[in-house]
Amino acid sequence: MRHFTSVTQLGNLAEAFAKAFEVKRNPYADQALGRNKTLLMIFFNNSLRTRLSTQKAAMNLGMNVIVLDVNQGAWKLETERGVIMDGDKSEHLLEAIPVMGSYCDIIGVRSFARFESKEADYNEEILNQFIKFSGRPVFSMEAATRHPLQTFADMITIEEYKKCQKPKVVMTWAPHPRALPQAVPNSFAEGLNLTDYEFVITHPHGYELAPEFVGNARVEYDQDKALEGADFVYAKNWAAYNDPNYGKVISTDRSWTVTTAKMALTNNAFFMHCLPVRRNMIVSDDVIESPQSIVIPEAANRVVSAQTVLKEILLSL
Ligand code: AN0
Ligand code: CP
Repeated sequence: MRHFTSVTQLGNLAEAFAKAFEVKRNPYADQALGRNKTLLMIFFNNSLRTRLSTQKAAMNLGMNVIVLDVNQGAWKLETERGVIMDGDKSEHLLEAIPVMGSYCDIIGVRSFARFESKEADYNEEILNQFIKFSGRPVFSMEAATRHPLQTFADMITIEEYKKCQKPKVVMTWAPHPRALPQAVPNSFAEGLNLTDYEFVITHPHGYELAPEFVGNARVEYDQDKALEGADFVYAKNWAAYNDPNYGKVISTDRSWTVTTAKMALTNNAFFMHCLPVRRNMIVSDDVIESPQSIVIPEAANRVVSAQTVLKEILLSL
């Protein structure tokens, strides 16, 4: 594996899970692999889990880690070519990227959708410039359209908790006051489409995701109906994808909040969320605190997904 930007690059899924469970069982087995190798993590957006879990994964592999928060302490970066740089941006990404590449062996990038242009977001303009100009393997720590390390951790978690071969997994939209990217739901749908689980997506009208991510999922507009018999409930908010509402909040309908009454419709489902989560918008206190909530082990598996992917990249250097 050179670059990692989508769960579709994991290859054979059973083998990827086996590698992940081996990493989880024996996290320090590959301490020598990362010796004298440097990971550079670049954040254009905030992070708690990705920052800490990816750093821990790299440390488990014996790597050195450098973290840069672009918006705190670095020069303001211009990202468009052809701009006369007479404003507040002191440096262009086209110089910054190869310079950053010269200081490390592997680069992780977090760069969310900006919601200024659907085309720019869905062409992954920032992530792809890192791939093109850094000269290094690049992996996504959530880019504009996908969050593959999250999805891989989610899938590992479902593998661990599922009680039948083909569980019913329901991804439900839930309300949120601010516009959030589609990266997490896109990526989760992309991952679930690689499995033979029953996969249902439920959301209000107007919140349809891009068809290439929905794939073979069943889309059900009635949340209660979707939740019937679910083994896993995966809650997430996202902003509208379809024009003319791209990047907009078109509903904050709190009847979509995942409550105990909603969970009662399921097959005693496990509750999942990638975090950070807004309580009593996305999910009620009692659901997220219930024994069926697996958000903490899900977050803990972020070390496992990151370490499994970093190991593959190190092996390919
Ligand atoms: C981000 C999102 O929804 O994509 C990150 C989630 C991992 N969430 C927020 O910005 C609150
Ligand atoms: N789930 C996740 O990626 O969290 P952070 O935004 O805190 O990294």
